Amino acid sequence: MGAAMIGTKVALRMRMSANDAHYAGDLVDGARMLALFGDLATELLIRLDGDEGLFRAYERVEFVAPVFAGDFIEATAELLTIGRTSRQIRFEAFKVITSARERSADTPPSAADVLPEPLLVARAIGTCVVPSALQRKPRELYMPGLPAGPAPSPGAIVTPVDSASDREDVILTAAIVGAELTRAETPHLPLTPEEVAREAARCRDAGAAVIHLHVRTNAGANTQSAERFANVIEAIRARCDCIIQTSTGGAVGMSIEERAGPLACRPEMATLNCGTINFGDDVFVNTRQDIRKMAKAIALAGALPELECYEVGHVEEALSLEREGLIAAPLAFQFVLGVRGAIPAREDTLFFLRSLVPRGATWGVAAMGRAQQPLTELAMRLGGHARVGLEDNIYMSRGVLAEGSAPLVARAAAYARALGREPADPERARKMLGVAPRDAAGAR
Ligand code: KMH
Ligand code: ZN
Repeated sequence: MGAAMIGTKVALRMRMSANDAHYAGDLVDGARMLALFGDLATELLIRLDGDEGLFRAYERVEFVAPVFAGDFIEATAELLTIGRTSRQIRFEAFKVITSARERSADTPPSAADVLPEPLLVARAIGTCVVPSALQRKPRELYMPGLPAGPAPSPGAIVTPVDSASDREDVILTAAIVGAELTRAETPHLPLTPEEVAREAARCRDAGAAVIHLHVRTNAGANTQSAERFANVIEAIRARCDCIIQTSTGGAVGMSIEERAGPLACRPEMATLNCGTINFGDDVFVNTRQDIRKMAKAIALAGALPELECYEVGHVEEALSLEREGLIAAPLAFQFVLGVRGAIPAREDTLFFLRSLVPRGATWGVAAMGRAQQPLTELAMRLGGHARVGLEDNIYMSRGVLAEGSAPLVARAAAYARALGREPADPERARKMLGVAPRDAAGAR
């Protein structure tokens, strides 16, 4: 639950007084900025843990511009990461008002100016610690009125979302089956067409617009058989109207021809894996020739390709497919973060990947394991979309299995709403993605 607070910002504004001026010329010493940062860190820790915590270390401190008595300083702290007991925080202090008394001999000593732009005066990254025994749970105890879901804390500023996509609906994808998961790991993995369809419908009710679909035999073996996909798709269609996105990734070791099997069902969407990666201890092979073959097969099936990018270079590969005319704008990117052997699920990697997305494209995050909640929530704060579900993560919280993918979708939907973004229904998602609507029978 705490991870939902990553990206939370708190702020304070303070006038520097004559008491703060330590050096000649009314200069305020840098330690004063650090005292502000300390207070901000304390507020963040109280909001997160219900405890003031301890400041352990600064990794970086920079004093960028001088501060004088009479200046108004606005300082912010943003929660970057949460460890078991450690919390990493980014601090910034800006001067927003400054004394004007030095301006000329006849300027009155009480004259002051609002700066046209806030001026950065200091910044730092610091780490605080709250010992496990002092972390108070549940948060409602010390954050009264906070909804049970991961809403931003009252009074806290949440990282601003991109203005272009501000308030745009969130497309939630549910990855409900996967290829790597077994019943031994979770009894909630659906296998039969009926089980998969029931789970798809639950996810739709919880806020999902897209079902990312792998299929299995009743015994749990992976298959890309068009017949099995057709059976499962028919069962899903009988229960809900989600966009069905068939996997063309299948399972590691399958040939590219085998992986293309579900395209015979003419799905509305299909994944297009944009490069080879180490996939845990296996290799998930997507040669440049394979990618092009699959892109053509997806186009022939009339499906919208979702561009699965597991590494930075995969984004460029997708863009070259567009240049070659194999896929067309608007592109739909999915950043798959945290596969062992590929790009890690971290705030900075997501920021970088997002910077590569061309204007007009959509993007989302599918993050593995424990990173699923914090990284999909960050994606939603940044204006992106999110994929959750058992394929990528089987836990609701440490040691607590999710009872299917629907609870994970419901949690993501609650978070989206708390940000002021509605989970798109399938029809809205079709419009946003540019997926051609299907008729009642599922044909297109
Ligand atoms: N099972 C992975 C090897 C996709 O669905 O397109 C590939 C995968 C990607 O799941
Ligand atoms: Zn998949």
